[in-house]
Amino acid sequence: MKWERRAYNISVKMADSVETCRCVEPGIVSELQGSLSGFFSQYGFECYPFKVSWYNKKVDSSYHLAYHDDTLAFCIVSTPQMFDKAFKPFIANITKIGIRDPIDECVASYFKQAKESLPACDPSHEIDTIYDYELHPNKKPKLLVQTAGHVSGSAYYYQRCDIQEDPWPKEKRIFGISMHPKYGGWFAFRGALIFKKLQCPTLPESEPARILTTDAEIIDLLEKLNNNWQDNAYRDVIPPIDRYSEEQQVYFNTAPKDRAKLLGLEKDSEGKLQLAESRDMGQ
Ligand code: B12
Repeated sequence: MKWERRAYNISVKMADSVETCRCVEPGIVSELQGSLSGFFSQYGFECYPFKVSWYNKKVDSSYHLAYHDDTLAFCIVSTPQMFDKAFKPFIANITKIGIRDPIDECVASYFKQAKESLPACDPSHEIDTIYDYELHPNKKPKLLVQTAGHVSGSAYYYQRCDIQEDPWPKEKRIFGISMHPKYGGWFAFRGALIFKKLQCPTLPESEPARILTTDAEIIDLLEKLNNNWQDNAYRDVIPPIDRYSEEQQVYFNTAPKDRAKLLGLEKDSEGKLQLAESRDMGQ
């Protein structure tokens, strides 16, 4: 990458300091996306760029990300292939993993490798990671991944406010759901990588594919999600090109506390997962 010619330094005033950031053209963001995708796609993940301001404009100020408006971030999603391409090899190759859920440990490991895989050509690769499950001390999620997914163009976030006339009582809470154009509801958001020293003021905003257009279609989706998400019917409202395998569904349908056993792992005295004596990875 010819960073020298297509990037310049700027000083950014933060809450209590002045930081030097690099300003880049959209072409550099595409190259960065290419590098990240080159790594992530082998393992069943996808990545989509967005600017912090796009996200902050949508959410309530209590959810704002505390970065400059033009800061570059990538929303990371896992596709149905992640289970075979990333999770199973990860579990097969470890002897001890941390105290988080095995999927979360796996995602953290691939995020770390993705960061390390980037060309070490620019000091602005100072990257903050926010995972989908991370909460602030006040218990609010650190990142509303569905909104991040929408503004990055990865998956349209269908919400009650998308419907002109809805059939539900005003006071009823109706959860929204994001649908991927290729995988319908058979995917998950894993978090975001935030390049805190990199800005792209002119990055063009990409719209997510809005496949459901009528009130009736969106009502059907939200009814399926809110009334019976366990049967997974909501995931198929947009016909997917791939779904979670039988094995993957069994894994995710197992209560988190019983999943380690399914993988042949057990907890040691510090609460860390390790290989059980009788481990059988042929499942
Ligand atoms: C807390 C939580 C729950 C809670 C509450 C659900 C909820 N949606 O609030 C409970 C435990 C019930 C739950 C259950 C489930 N969850 Co849940 N959950 C979350 C979690 C951690 C946070 C959601 C949250 O608190 N939102 C706060 C509210 C206020 O956000 P909001 O309603 O989106 O409001 C914002 C937007 O409207 C935005 N906004 C305003 N105007 C506009 C306009 C536009 C255009 C846009 C884009 C945004 C926007 O501003 C608002 C905030 O100010 C997310 C992960 C995450 N970090 O986001 C997963 C998540 C939503 N859950 C998920 C799933 C899959 C489930 C389950 C199906 C269980 C499962 N298999 O894991 C069930 C479904 C339950 C149901 N009936 O819907 C997925 C959904 C994936 C998808 N395709 O959308 C997520 C994203 C996790 C993930 N890693 O992928 N969940």
